[in-house]
Amino acid sequence: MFAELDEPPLDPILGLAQLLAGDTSPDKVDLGIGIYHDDQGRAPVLDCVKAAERWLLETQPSKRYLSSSGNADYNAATRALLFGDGSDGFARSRTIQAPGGTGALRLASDLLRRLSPGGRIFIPGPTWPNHPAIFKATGHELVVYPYYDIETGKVRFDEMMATLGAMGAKDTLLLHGCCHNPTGADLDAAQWSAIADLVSKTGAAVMVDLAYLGLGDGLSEDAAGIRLLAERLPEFIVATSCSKNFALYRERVGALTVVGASETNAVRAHAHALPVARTLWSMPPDHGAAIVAHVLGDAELRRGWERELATMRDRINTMRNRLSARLAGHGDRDYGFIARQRGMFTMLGISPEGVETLRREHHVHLTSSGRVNVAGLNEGNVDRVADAIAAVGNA
Ligand code: PLP
Ligand code: TYF
Repeated sequence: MFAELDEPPLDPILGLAQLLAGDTSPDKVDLGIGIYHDDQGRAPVLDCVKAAERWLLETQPSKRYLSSSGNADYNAATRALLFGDGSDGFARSRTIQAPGGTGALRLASDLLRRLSPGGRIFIPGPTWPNHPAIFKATGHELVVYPYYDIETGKVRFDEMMATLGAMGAKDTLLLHGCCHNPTGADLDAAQWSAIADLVSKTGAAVMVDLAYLGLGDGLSEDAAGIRLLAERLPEFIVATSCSKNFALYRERVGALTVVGASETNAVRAHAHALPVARTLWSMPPDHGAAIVAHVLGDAELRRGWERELATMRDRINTMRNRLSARLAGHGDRDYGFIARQRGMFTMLGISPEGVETLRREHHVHLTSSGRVNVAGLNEGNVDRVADAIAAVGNA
């Protein structure tokens, strides 16, 4: 069974770790995988997380099984973050804890396959490479809708809407809630509204992937899209992740939230998702979600988290401005889009060969798609990186 196997392809993002490890230059810069680094180039555990871990170590009475739904406090806190405590969206939603945003997406994909067999999933071009992989693994047919114009750095909204006009009632539209990966180009309020109108007409389902809440403009600002959907649509689903906004990457903290036309409908949808989760992982890992529940439930730790999150967000946006301004001094291309976009990523429009040159000659590591993790930039490397990008881009 194993003897005839070929070497499988590397993951386009995770595979970069080997190239990075093989680069012996002391000046190497990691702008590949989406991990936030501070100004010293470190990816530390947040202070609020450390405090909650100490609390958990001292007070956890048991490690007996919880349930397939996970930590109830974490689930309620997730809904409150998404829609606001006591809001209508909060009342008519229910959450299942999942192993990371990836687990939440896989659960959603399995659930959609059961509830809407034969439906297609419309995904943005480009999107996070794991999206098509997850949805294909569950047997979905995919349609890529135009999303990003690499020349202008803007959303190709008219073309997007034209393609989405072909959605039927069994189809599902995947949207990024904020901080689009890999482009950094997000939808504005008018565009979210036009999409809500369109899906109301077509009857298609909506699935929002919200993996970067709080890392764009702020916690409630980044939830504006899903809050608009909650006002306008009877139902939709949201996959969330605490990998980035709590820096809990390896702890695998995520959730799937279902919004129904009524609380009863949400409870019913949640009940149908539970047996699906049982076939996937039975119960989600506890540690990370227990930490998040404690941080969000403790007024002082929560304030601390919001401060640490704001520090990450502000540093990313400062680096966007710095990179954009430094590149403006080189050549004809308008790099203003880098400063206008949000989240960790931007696409430079560099060819795979250019990316290779950046890596070999400048020790700057990006994905071969030309995606830059802006959160890997800092005061010590941003000018050098900008100059290297300009040299390669203008070659
Ligand atoms: N969705 C998007 C767009 C992402 O970039 C990521 C990656 O971090 C995820 C979902 C899932 O992340 P995780 O499974 O690590 O929580
Ligand atoms: O896009 C990124 O870099 C992050 C991390 O299979 C990631 O979302 C990348 C690839 C992958 C899992 C996580």
